Formats: sequence, C-alpha cells, structure tokens
Amino acid sequence: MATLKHLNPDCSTDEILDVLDEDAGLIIDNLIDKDQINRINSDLNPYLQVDVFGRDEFTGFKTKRVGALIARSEACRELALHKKINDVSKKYLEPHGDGYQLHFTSAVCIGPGESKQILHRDRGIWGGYLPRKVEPLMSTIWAITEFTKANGATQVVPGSHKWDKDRIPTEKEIAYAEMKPGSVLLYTGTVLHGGGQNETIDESRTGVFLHYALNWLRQEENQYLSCPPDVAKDLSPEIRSLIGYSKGGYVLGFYSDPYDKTATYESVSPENMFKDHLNDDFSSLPDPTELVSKSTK
Ligand SMILES: O=C(O)CCC(=O)C(=O)O
Ligand SMILES: [Fe+2]
Repeated sequence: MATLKHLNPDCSTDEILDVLDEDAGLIIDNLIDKDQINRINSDLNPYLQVDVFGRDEFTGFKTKRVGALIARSEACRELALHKKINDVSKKYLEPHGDGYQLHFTSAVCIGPGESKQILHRDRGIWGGYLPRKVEPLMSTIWAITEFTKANGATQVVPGSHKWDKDRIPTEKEIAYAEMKPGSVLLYTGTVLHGGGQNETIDESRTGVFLHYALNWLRQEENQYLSCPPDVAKDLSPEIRSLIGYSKGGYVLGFYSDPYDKTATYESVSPENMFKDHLNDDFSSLPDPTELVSKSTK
C-alpha cells in the first residue's frame, strides 16, 4: 500500500516543499495541541450537532459539512493564520501569482456507514480551463478526531499530480491519511484524493479543511458572504486580508463605497472599509507597468 510521508512539527518550509513537489501530499504530526483542539470542538459542536448531510454521492449522504468557519470560530481563525502553513502556501503558490487567499473553510464529519468518495483533483472546481502548469491550491485538513483507514481517513494518491489526467490508480497506489488529532494533511490542487469509507458502527471522522488558492482565482467558498463586512470589522486585519478584504496586485479586488458621495473611497483597497480615514499604500503594490508587460506573457 502507498504511504504518505510524516514530518515533525519543527520541519522547515523547504522540507515541506520538497515533499509537496515529489508526492503532492504529506502529514505534519502534532502541529497543534489538545487545548486548541478543544477550542475548535467547542466552537464547532453547535453546528456539527445539526443534521447537515450532503445531498449527493460526492458530498456524502452520511457526511456533515459546516462552512463559514472564519466568521464562526476564533480557534479556526487562528488555524487559518498558522505561520508554518502560510509560509508553505506563500512559497508553493508564489510561482503562479502575486499572492494567495483563503478560499475554502469547512468542517467535514464523515459518519458511520459512509461510502468512499470518488477520487478527484480539487482544481476541477475551476473547470478544465486552468493549464496544468499552473498550481492553484495548497490545502490543509486538520485532524480534529483521529483519522483511521476504518473511519474514513482521506485517500491520497502520492505522486498523481504528475500523472496523465486519465490514469486510474490501483488499490496499492492509494495511501490513507491516518493521523492523530492535532496533525494536519497538506495536499495540492492537482493530487488525486477523496474522502475515505467509514466502515465503523459508531465513529465519526472530523477534519477542519482550510484551502489556500492563488489570489487571482474565484474562491470556492465566497468569503465576502460567509464572513460579511459587519462580522469582518471585528476581526484582525491579518485574517481580513487573508480572506480577501485586500487587493491582490495593482488593481485586483478594489472597491468603491456606494454610499460615499465625497469620492473619498473611490477605487480603493477593501481594507479602507474598516478604517475611518483613507489609507491606500500604493508603495507596497506591484508596479503598474507590470499590467502592460504581464498582459503579453
Ligand atoms: O473528506 C475528505 O477526506 C476529503 C473530501 C474532499 O476531498 C472533497 O470533498 O473535495
Ligand atoms: Fe477534494
């Protein structure tokens, strides 16, 4: 059976990037402690207790999915900003864009009796339009419960990011992301993976999914609606920027305040929405001449 490499929590960004290049999936063991897991559980339990099962084979009739984790959970906001994960996302996605954003948040709880999910590449959410040379995603699944092969640990096919798109893995080529609570699976948008079958009678498998994408792509979970301005205003500038209340590049994602008749907030960065004076720091933005040079790339 194929296996995923396990790294220690003190591993370097470069070590992680090397394994991502080779396998496109890996586990970092024990990256968060019991206290953080308890806080995630108490934030999410009220939502996970409700029956919010999937509505088709892919989302799973015995699988619960809860989103809007940035608005709903302080502990998940901390996870989303985890330094090691952000360092990896930044470096991994750097060759393909000016920056990255949080693109998807979900607590996924695979219940007893769930069947295995079809293997897929998450980049498929953008259709077949992205050329294969563009890597759009660096994704995480944080184990909140233990992940075992029996209770639905994620299936991952190491190395399948280099495969022809129609190649189908044999059983032996599929690894299972078995890990203890507090460990995290990192995987890219191009690796074949899918939820595992839960053949237990009474065990649920819960993971917190936080996916990071290039900032020039549309987010899978619309963060501006899942964490609207009246919630975002009370969050930190870092998390607001990560979910998209910031500009990606010279003009990408600017806004104009529809209620402002003074034209103070005309074509400015969304960060200004949460300030009482205009602050558009153009010196930190890419050179506008790149708009011309890059348009012919
Ligand atoms: O639940 C899992 O382990 C994986 C789910 C997944 O890959 C998906 O829904 O896209
Ligand atoms: Fe997936």
